[in-house]
Amino acid sequence: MTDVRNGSSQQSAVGVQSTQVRADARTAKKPLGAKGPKVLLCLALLVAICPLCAGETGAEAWLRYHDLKTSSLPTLVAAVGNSNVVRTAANELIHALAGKSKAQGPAGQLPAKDAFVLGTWKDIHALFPELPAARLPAGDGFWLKTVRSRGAKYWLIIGRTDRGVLYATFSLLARIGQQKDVSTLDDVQTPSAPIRWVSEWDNLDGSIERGYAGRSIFFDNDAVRADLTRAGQYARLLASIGINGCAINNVNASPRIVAPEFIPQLAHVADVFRPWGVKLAVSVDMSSPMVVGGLKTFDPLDPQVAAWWQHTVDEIYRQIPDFGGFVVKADSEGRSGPSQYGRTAADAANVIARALKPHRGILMYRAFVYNHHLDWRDMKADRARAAYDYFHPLDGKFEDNVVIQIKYGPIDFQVREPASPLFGTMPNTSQAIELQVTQEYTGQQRHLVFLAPMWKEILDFDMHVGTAVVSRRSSVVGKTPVKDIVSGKVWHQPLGGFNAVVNVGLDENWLGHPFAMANLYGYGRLAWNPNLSSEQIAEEWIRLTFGSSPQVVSTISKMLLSSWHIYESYTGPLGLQTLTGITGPHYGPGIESSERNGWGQWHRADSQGVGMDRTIATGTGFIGQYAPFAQKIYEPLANCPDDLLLFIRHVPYTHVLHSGKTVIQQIYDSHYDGATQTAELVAQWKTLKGQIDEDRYSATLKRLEYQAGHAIVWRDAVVNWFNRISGIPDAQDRVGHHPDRIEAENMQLSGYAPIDVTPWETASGGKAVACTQTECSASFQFSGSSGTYLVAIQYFDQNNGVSKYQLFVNDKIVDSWAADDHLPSDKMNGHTSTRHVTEGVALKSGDVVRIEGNPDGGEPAPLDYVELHRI
Ligand code: GCW
Repeated sequence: MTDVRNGSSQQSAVGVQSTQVRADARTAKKPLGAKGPKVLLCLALLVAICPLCAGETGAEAWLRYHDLKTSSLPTLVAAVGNSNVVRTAANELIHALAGKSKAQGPAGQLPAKDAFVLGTWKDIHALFPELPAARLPAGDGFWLKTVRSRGAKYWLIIGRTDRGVLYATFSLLARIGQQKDVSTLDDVQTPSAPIRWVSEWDNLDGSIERGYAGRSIFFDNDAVRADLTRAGQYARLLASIGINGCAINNVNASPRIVAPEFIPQLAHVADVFRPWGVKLAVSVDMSSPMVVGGLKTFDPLDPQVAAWWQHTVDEIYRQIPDFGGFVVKADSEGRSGPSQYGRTAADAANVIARALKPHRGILMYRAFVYNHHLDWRDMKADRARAAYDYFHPLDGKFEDNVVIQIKYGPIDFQVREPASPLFGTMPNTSQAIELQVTQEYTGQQRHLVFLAPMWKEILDFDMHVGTAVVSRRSSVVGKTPVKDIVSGKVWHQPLGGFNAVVNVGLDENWLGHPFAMANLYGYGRLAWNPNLSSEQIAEEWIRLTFGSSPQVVSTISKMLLSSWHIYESYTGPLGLQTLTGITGPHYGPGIESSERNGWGQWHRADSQGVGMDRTIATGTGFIGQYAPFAQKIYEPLANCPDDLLLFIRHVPYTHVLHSGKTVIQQIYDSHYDGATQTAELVAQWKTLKGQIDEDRYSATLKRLEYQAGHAIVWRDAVVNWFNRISGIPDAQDRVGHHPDRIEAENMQLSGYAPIDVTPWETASGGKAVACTQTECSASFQFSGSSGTYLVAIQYFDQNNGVSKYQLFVNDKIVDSWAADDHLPSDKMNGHTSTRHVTEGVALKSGDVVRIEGNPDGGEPAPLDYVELHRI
């Protein structure tokens, strides 16, 4: 048989190969599987390995298949059985290893030559009866096994289900992609939990709630897109990390999603998911029986309502037989829900779950239920209590195809929260953890934040319910980390697992920031195996995404693994939560926005102290929702970890932390350190120039440079705010002192007028200047020592115009730029404050530095300050 790698052309290689396959079939002494399952033979042709590719969009994510070392691998791919998913797996292998392929089958038996052989256990076992059944993987698990048989070597790719075959294939390819030896394999893997889903918060009009990478890949113009190519590509990415379900629409669901005219459209999405083993799911609104069904009620206990759900679900399954199920957000943030009829979440969940049950569908009911009109003045009111207060009493009352989907922390995807206490208190209910890949509160994919380390802390947190709770099925002893609770292991639940909000968009690289895909990758890997370390996940992702050069791996690992702490340190240390504009886009600083309103994300900072008292002794009692042992970690001040202190206690600013610093000094230091470390991320990335393709190198650099500027905005806003409210100076005298800074309002202004910025802490000195004419200028005379300077110009880039700016030194133009970023506000504030840096500007004393601004639309070419740094 010709080795196609040496074939002179594709044409001749194919010809030789097909002849040889027939010859093999005739001459094999004892054909394998002659009476066995159908075997599909495929031919793999290798293509030239991609060099350091000139430019990459990131669209391929971790499935680039560059630099694969394949010389010792077989060139034949044999898919056993009739499954489409197995065929997808075979094609993926061919695509990865060869680039081009030609199907040769179906043939009657296995080739008598080295080959990859893919199939489910049933089919493979028929061909290789010597394989021990004891190794059979569970659930969607797989077995990768090399065997020698009748003079040939086979790389067996076995799943218990056809999905398992696909996961095995991707796992094998990931190993090859990471340049690991795959010449001998014997690896059984079983996913941690049956539910490994993602959710997309896409609206039917094509917009995405909390999406930061373009419009929906599923919907446009109140319909499913005609072209679902991207949706299919997304399913491939999901399958490659073991994800088996995707809920494609916003949990703030349009009832129309289950309208009769919409279901056939959903079927199109299911069609492109199916080859990848990804089940389609949708989010539904509780009021659908009224809004879509025309009933007078959506009371879950009304028989007509139950009949409507049954009829609707039956219709969905008639058109989409492998439909996954529903996600429900009810009685939350203004959504309709069972409370309108005095019914419980169990009543609501069960009426839908019963309709799904005959079809084996799952109902994910979100525990994100809280009152967003809490009384701020009530010191006992606490949003963090809500999930437990609503759901704990309902334990054991749900149908067994209901899964309670619990956000990792008790508030809302903040940069740091303790694990939700609800995880430890529903022994008779299946649970799933809800994570957020889309970085709503963690920099919206403009800031680099690798979230796997944060998720690991939650998943590894021991709820200490081992001996405290006895379920109706069994008692539990030993460790009870969140990961074992949600996987159903602790209380032997039939279901359970993971759901993450991802919100990919039409941007070519799916999530905007080239590094953001590390979070999707990390999510999938942790849902598959929550015992993996963040370090391992980071390394896998880097090798597959950027290559295996040691410098690339070590530099990017360092960047990824430090990034969460860095972000936390300048946006919400000590358990303050993300100090962002709560009532706005959840992006830049907005420290007071969380206070004096009903949303309950309070930090309660006043002139004396800061933090929410959630203790049992004096606070809201939230800590009492944990098991006694976990209470002991948090309740005594002497034990309470520094990084959650202000989530749990209200303390004076002078309170001394375990670290030995006062709270206020830690707030200051943490923000200065965070901004410095963010600048270091830029420097670290720059060491990789020439080792990463130019497109992804410069796209990443641009985001990191922006982040470094925005970290300064965050730093200054938070330290100034706490300095003003506490009245306590920074021991290092940094706060409010900017010797290199010239405020725009203090410059010589022509056409520009000073303006108060709201909130005040988001502009230097609380003020900026806005241009009231078609062209304005702000200038100052340089009085420092002569030299070359870096000129940083801080301005506001609103999303309601593209102002233009020019920088002059003594009437000579030095630089120009447009405020054309898409930051999430049409006002001057912490969301829009950004900087333009001009390097290498020669200045001598007496020079006049001038900035000219041309407003556009509603954006008045605003300026905050200029900073000069001698290089
Ligand atoms: O984090 C908040 C978001 C809302 C979201 C809600 C939820 C879809 O700000 O945009 O609504 O959580 O999780 O339901």
